[in-house]
Amino acid sequence: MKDPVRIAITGAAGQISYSLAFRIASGDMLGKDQPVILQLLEIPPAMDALNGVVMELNDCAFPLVQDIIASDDPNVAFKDADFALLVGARPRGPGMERKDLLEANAAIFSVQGKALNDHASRDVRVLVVGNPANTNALIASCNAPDLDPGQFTAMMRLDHNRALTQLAQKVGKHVTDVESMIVWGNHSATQYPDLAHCKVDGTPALELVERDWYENDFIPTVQQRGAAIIKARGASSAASAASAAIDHMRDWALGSDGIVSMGIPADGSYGIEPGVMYSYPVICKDGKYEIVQGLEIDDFSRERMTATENELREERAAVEHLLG
Ligand code: NAX
Repeated sequence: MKDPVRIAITGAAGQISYSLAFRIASGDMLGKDQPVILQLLEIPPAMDALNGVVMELNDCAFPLVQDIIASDDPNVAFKDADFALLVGARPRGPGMERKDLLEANAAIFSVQGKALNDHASRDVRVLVVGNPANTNALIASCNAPDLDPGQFTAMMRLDHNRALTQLAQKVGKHVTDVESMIVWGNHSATQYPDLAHCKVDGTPALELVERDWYENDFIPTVQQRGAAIIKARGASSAASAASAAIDHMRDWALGSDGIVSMGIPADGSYGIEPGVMYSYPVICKDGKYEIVQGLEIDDFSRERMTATENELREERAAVEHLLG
């Protein structure tokens, strides 16, 4: 039996976590042979609800779960954490401007970054799901000076998975036939789902679909998918977001099957200068991710990659004073 790993989840009484915690507990993230200790964080008003979630987790009698810790203190929830999934965030309230939202979340993610810095495993892998995910990840990493910024990532995998399915359905193939999908930039409506390098069963995707469908249907559909789910379901994506978070962490820890999209610290690759958490095409291997280099970027792609970068720089500017 392997030693258990500690997995912290914030916003653990929320709707994403109601799927996420149970799937992690059943071994979907790290495998059916990896025991886990769940360390669940909530805010004080949600502790009763969190206790209910803990009761249900216990009632599942998951063989892999060694312990469950529920707390409203980040210093407790992140203690020795090997993985941290930062799902909890402040939602936009009535009358709240974008800047207010950024600031409210910056306050949360700076505290959590410090707690990770002081208490988590030195090898902790952090995934930020709570929106605005890329900028929240930036704030957390800036407040964790003893950890490598590359240990902080933002979730783009839901966008990536959405793009896979849109294309596969369009060409009448299965998602597993699609390779080298890329979503660049910010987890927002400016993200750029890029088919220029994508292949389906070995054929370039752009030879299989009309340019008009790509530009005027595929790209906006992927960009607006979150809003479409809210319209249809009356609530934002939850089980699909949890599934994407599991895909992201599993691939990071155990290796990816080809290219996946991850929000990571920009390092100058593809002309995106450091200072933002930008989604790049990466390959995960041996517990690490590496940006896929050398892809050709045409004018169409460049314009979209720059637009989403600019939005990230604006978000950064709004919280610059909180970057530690
Ligand atoms: P819910 O509102 O259902 O749950 C959020 C939970 O976080 C609540 O229980 C709340 O009490 C808790 N929370 C708030 N502040 C906290 C803090 N400081 N510490 C610990 N817990 C805290 O939201 P849910 O639907 O679960 O979504 C969570 C976040 O994911 C939202 O910010 C949402 O916008 C974001 N999403 C991000 C996605 C992505 O692809 N990156 C997609 C799905 C989702 O929209």
